Amino acid sequence: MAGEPQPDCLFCKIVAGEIPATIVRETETTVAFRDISPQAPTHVLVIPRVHHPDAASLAAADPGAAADVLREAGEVAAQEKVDGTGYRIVFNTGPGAGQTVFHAHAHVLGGRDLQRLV
Ligand code: IU
Repeated sequence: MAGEPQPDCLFCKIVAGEIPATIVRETETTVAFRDISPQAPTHVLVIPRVHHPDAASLAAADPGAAADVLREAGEVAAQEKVDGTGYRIVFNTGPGAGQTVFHAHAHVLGGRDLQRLV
């Protein structure tokens, strides 16, 4: 069922505490942890506890959880002290855009000069 934990999903396993992650913030609806392959001095992933394969399907099925992810991305940026200089929130969506884990997640990137993408 939509939103239910998926047995083969690595991020569902992080939510369940079954595989390790360096967690920096948790709420009732989200978990934020450091990316294992950081692309910037601050590189944190914010995920909803519920399972949806990408950000768009999360927003369609559970707009409240999608809003929680975005709010938490801002809280992570403030906690990491990158909100003053600027940071980037990225939702890779689909394999062609580089998505490799199909549980919705926001990348929060900061702490270095981020080149303009668009
Ligand atoms: P992507 O947008 O689906 O490509 O992002 C997945 C990210 O998850 C990627 O940056 C990985 O380095 C990161 N990651 C992680 O932090 N911990 C893990 O156990 C696994 C992937 I698997």
